[in-house]
Amino acid sequence: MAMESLSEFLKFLDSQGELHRVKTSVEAKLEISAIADRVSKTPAPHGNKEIDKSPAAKLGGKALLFESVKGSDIPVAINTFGSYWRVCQALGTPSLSELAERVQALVKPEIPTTLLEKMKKLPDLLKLGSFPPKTVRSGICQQVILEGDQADLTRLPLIQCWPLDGDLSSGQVMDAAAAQNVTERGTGRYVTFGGIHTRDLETGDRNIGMYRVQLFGPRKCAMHWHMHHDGARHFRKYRARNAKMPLAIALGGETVLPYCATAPLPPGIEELLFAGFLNDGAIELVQCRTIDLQVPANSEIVIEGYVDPAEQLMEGPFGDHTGFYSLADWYPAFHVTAITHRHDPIYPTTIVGKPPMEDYFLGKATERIFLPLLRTIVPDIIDYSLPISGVFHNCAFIKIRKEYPYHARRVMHAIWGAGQMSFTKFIIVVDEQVDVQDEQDVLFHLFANCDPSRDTEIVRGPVDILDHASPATGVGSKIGFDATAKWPAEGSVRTWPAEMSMDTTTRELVSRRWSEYGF
Ligand SMILES: Cc1cc2nc3c(=O)[nH]c(=O)nc-3n(C[C@H](O)[C@H](O)[C@H](O)COP(=O)(O)O)c2cc1C
Ligand SMILES: [Mn+2]
Repeated sequence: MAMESLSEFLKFLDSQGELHRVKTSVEAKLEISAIADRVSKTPAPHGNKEIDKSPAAKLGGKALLFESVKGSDIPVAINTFGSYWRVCQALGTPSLSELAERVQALVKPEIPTTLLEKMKKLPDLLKLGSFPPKTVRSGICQQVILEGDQADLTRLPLIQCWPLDGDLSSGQVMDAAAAQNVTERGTGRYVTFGGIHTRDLETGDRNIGMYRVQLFGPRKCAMHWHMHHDGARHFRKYRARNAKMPLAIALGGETVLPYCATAPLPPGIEELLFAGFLNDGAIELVQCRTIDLQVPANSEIVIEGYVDPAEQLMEGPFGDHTGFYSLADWYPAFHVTAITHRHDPIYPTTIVGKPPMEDYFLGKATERIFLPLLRTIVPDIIDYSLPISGVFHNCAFIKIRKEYPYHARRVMHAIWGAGQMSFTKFIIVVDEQVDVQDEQDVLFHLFANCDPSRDTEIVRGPVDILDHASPATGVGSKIGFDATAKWPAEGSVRTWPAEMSMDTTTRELVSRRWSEYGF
């Protein structure tokens, strides 16, 4: 079972030897980040049942709880989702593949043949629809209410992740002239693990996205949502009417929530519904105190406020999950109207940077859970992997069973049209016998099977906002490599050689006789 709150999750992790408490006093600026970075690159306590063949699959260290952070009374939790095992516990599943099977059952219900099978499937089929969020009158997240001047973000232990974060004089800026002239500079401190709650002005749809939030002052922040994400889409509607958009940042809550905030659900599919499905029970919501929004009742801390369409701030730079700084640029201002929290709250945060980091495991959860959903759009995909070196949007390995000439290219184009997968900069398509979870195996077939001028497909389109190599922000090119065995109809192709492997009889013979050889 997934758990109801962050505090409960930390207690559970502690009981399983998965939590390290740091009692000595630490700085919120850089020190926590440097420790978390180092820990996330060490082996994780529990093994995992995942199919990932990357050496990173075994890493992640322990979750960390910093009990004494300078400048704040609130402890900081980090790396709580930073291993396969911990992500699975948070999502209440023994393995991501088993969770993917539950999703598969939802999206493509196989026609049950017997009554017994029908009965067995029914509960799962009903679940996605049967756990919409539920409004409750009170919640732990409002045990303490700080409104107006009492609400002071500087008293929360917001961390600075990397040395140049928020430093406009570092040269890490989109437009040097604009950066020089800004009157209001942000700090290096960010909210990094919050669920950003907004509502669609027209449809009323609720959205939760995980977007970083830069601290500017006690009640002022900058909202870094990418233009392709739902928070930004909601905001554009408010801006068109020149209206202020209510927004709440919820920290903690049901353990499925942070993951759901990162999940690439299509616009209009509410994260809260998906969370109810993963949680096996409705997420309870309470009404905010100062804005017309609802937030998870079991949150540790909630920051309420509004985004002002009339005000932009120079947000960034920020050390990002690409391993590079994302450059400072204009983003909207968020004004805080209240901070509410439970008694003795814990502040959750994360850092991103060169993988593996905590977000690697969140991304891998998405890779597995969304395979059944991706298949509804591109049924040709047998399996896929987002390799660690591609930091998710940069690269995808795709496995197909080739059925006609240029099949691989059709799959590439389908992916370049599929939600957030459309940002994939490098796609490598391989045949069925290749293990897409094994980077070596994929690269071997890429290098061996491609004639670069014949087997590549280059297209132009929207790219990830964080891609720094593209000629303009969010606009660039993408390449697909057809690393499948080529067919005569696919251009100038000579007799394609068979890939070598030992015959089964001999392999079995050798296995049987292995000890006789004196090994
Ligand atoms: C740790 C972490 C930090 C993230 N930071 C941001 C961010 O600052 N801005 C952003 O637009 N997306 C960010 N993302 C990605 C979004 O959370 C993700 O794409 C999500 O699906 C967006 O949801 P939406 O489509 O409902 O907007 C982050 C993801 C993770 C795991
Ligand atoms: Mn969304």
